[in-house]
Amino acid sequence: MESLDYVRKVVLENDSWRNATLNLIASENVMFPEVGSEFYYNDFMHRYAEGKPYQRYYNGTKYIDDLESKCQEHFKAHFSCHYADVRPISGAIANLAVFCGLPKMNGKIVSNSLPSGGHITHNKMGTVSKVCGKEVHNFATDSENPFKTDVDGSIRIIREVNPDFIVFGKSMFLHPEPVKEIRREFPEKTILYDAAHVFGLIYGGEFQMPFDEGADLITASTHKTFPGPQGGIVLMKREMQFEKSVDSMLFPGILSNHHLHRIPALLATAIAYDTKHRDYGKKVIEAAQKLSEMMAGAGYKVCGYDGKKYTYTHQVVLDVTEMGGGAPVADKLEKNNIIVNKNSLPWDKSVISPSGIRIGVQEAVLRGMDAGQIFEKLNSALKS
Ligand code: DSN
Repeated sequence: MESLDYVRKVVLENDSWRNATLNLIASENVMFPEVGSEFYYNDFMHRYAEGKPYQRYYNGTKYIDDLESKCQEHFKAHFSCHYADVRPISGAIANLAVFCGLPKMNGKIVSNSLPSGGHITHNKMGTVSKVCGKEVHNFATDSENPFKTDVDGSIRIIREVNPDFIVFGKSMFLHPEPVKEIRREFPEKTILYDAAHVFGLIYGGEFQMPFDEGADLITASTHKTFPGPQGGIVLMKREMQFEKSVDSMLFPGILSNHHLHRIPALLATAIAYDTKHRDYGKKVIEAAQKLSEMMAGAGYKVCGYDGKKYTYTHQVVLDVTEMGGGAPVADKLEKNNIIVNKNSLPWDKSVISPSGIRIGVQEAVLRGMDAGQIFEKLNSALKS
């Protein structure tokens, strides 16, 4: 039987190890220092508040009612949109509610494929198909730069498939999505933009603005480039006929407890971003772009170059085939206290032996590092 001391020791060891490592996982972050423990570890973590603020199925919710409603209003005002729900406990849960809540017509959707960087929830083996029963079709990719979407090819696919809705957004995310171009061609289609990876860049006004370009809904996680507590969010641009079905899919459809202690930390992160950290998104993108150039200059195979840049986000993707492949390179980096993930590249035949690694600079930047410092550490570990 394990003791409390054992649990304590593991937690402390992990804390001290992860604090000493350079974390370059693109889907993670730590919270702004002034938000962390003060706004996250609180009594709300022991409570329930089913339902909407001021219309709960529990008593004892007067403080969370106020906070949650202000948090929703904050995001609505920030994105000039009609609807914000901060109850999803992850981006995947936000996607599930939207995928199952949107109108059902012919039961098909179009999204990014896994090899081109699409997320698992948008694909055949994930929620959109397994739980919501949609037949998944994928956008066409650019033949010269398969990290990018081929707009004309995708227009043809959308015309042929006539999907219930279109899903933008990726996990391996280097370039803006062609939201404008697809909206121009399909004025009536419902467009969902999954901003999980780039939510902090969009929040900071440094990446494409999906609502301005024609998206109807945004889903996101609140803990990647947006350095908040782990959780999700759903935003809708304007009043829509499917609002009620998405809303009731969230609760009572999926959620009971929505992990209340996230909410003050989420609002505090947004306030800290708006006040002390306005340039965070800009710094993140600049660091990723500089790092990609330094890596290419040092002879590494950096993916995604479009004639101008390798990346427009927080991510840098390397093809490490000649160094043994993604898994051994990621393991070697971990031995050198640098954490990245192995990643399939669009041309890989199997996900079992991916030939790439995916790097995200958002946490390193938040902790005060610049591109040069990240490059020095990565380069020396890769050369070791
Ligand atoms: N699939 C995870 C990633 O991009 O790392 C996030 O859900």
